[in-house]
Order: sequence, then structure tokens, then C-alpha cells
Amino acid sequence: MKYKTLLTTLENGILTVTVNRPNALNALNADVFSDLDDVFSNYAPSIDNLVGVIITGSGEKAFVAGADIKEFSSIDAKGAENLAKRGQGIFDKIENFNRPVIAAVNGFALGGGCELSMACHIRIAGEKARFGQPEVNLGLTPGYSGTQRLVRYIGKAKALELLLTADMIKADEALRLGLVNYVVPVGEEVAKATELLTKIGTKAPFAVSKVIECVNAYYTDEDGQNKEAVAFGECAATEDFVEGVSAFIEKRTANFTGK
Ligand code: CO8
Repeated sequence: MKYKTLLTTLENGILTVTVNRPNALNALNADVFSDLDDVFSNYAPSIDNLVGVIITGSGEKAFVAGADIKEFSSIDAKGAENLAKRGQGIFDKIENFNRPVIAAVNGFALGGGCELSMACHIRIAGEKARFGQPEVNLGLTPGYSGTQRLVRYIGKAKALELLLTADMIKADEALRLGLVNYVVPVGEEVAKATELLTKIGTKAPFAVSKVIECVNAYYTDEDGQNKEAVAFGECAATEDFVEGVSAFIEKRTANFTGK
């Protein structure tokens, strides 16, 4: 698919989306948001047998170095609020996407870049990745749910420290804090994400989508336990449930069809 600011490849059911503004360290301008919105609203949902999505950044330096600061200069209060709400809505689409989305963080993930990675279900960091929410340096709060998701991942005390000091942390510290799932050598971020998605691709697709829904429900007003029970029932009515149980009893690998 052709986009102004994104490169996409589709291989073995895995869609890789590369934010491609290396001269601006892949900063999120209005075009990137429109393109990401289209990927998660139209393109990715239209792909048959999609296993999952990887989001990464172009070049060796940055995943995404934040919102495009150069677009901020002429913005007023209402415009900024609307921009934040639009970005939050697009990142929520990523978090609620029904296939797993993995951030392959190949460099700076700052401000909106850290927030984009946190909207993904899993984060793989290269050894040179750096994470931070430096908005207070600009006289801003985070605007794309950084104050909410960072707390969920690393707890209030450390989240407040990072948000208030604007300090950047290295990949190994992000791993220690629980912000990222793996740290890998530079250049191996997408390969590790592909390995994980390939494994998830052998599981029952409907059950995978329901796990994402149920885990996300933990962070909403929904009754997550009830949602889980309903999902369990829905899964029990699928052909893949019959196949999964048969495969276990027959001591063979399950062949899931998504039905
Ligand atoms: N926006 C626009 N351009 C950027 C950004 C950015 N966030 N980050 C880097 N660039 C550009 C630089 O301006 C530079 O362009 P040029 O060559 O034309 O001068 C080019 O990318 C390379 O950057 P540097 O020369 O600065 O590279 P360094 O290796 O010296 O430094 C850093 C790398 C440390 C990453 C540095 O670029 C930096 O600090 N960038 C800004 C990081 C930042 O503050 N990010 C947070 C932005 S605010 C945000 O994300 C808020 C989200 C919520 C918004 C809510 C809606 C209103």
C-alpha cells in the first residue's frame, strides 16, 4: 500500500509499517497520523489472514522522536486539545486492534514516539533505543495518553519521575522497569518481532483477538471478568476449539483456520 509517510510490507501475514521521515527522526506530523489512521482503520483490517503488525522507524537513529515540534508553533489551545484527542483516538485504535501489534523500537522513542510504542501490545527495543516523555521541556504535558499508559506499564512512582524530569532511559532500564518485553542487538528489532508474531500466528486467531480485548478491558470501566467469561463461551463455540482439543488428544499440532 502506498502512503505519504509510511512504508509498508506484507510477508507471511505480517504487515510491517515503517514511519519514514528519517530527516525529522520520524516525528509524527499530521500526515503520519492520517496514514496510521488509514492503516488501522482500512488497510490492515482488509488483509486476509493477517497475523499481526510491526511498527518501526526508518533509519538507524530513531523509532519516532515525538510529535513534530515544528507543527506546534502556530497552534492555539483548542487546536492543541483537538490534536491530542485525534492522536489519542488513533493510538486507541492500535491498542484495540484485533491482531497483535508490536513496536520494534530501533532508536529514540520520545514523547509521541514513546506513546506510540506504548499503544502497541508488545515492545522490542534495540540496544540503542532510548525512551522518554520530554514534553515538560517544551511547556507541555504528554498529549497522546503518555500520562496514562506509562503509569500502567511501570507504576506511578517511576512514571512520575520520568514525566517530571523528562529524563531519557536506556533500553536495559526500560526492560528492568517492564516497559519493554525484550532488548535485542541493534538491527534485530524487526526480526525478534517477526519471531513473536510467527509464534502467535500458530495460535487460534479468534482466541488471540479475544485475549487482546479482555486484557484491554482491565483498563476500562467494563467488567473484565464478565467479558472474559463471555469470550470463553464464544471461543468454545468455534471450530478452532474443537481442532485445538482434538490436536491435544491426538498428540499433533493444531491446524487452526480462524473459524
Ligand atoms: N519534531 C520535529 N523535528 C524533529 C523532532 C521532532 N520531535 N525531533 C528531531 N527533529 C529533527 C531536528 O529538528 C533535526 O532537523 P534539522 O536537521 O532540519 O535541524 C533532525 O530531526 C535531527 O535531529 P537533531 O539534530 O536534534 O538530532 P540529535 O541526534 O542531535 O538529537 C534528539 C536527537 C535528542 C532526539 C533531538 O532531536 C530531540 O530532542 N528531539 C525532540 C524530542 C522531543 O522533545 N520529543 C517530544 C516532542 S513533543 C511530543 O511528542 C508531544 C506529544 C503530544 C502532543 C499533543 C498534541 C499537541
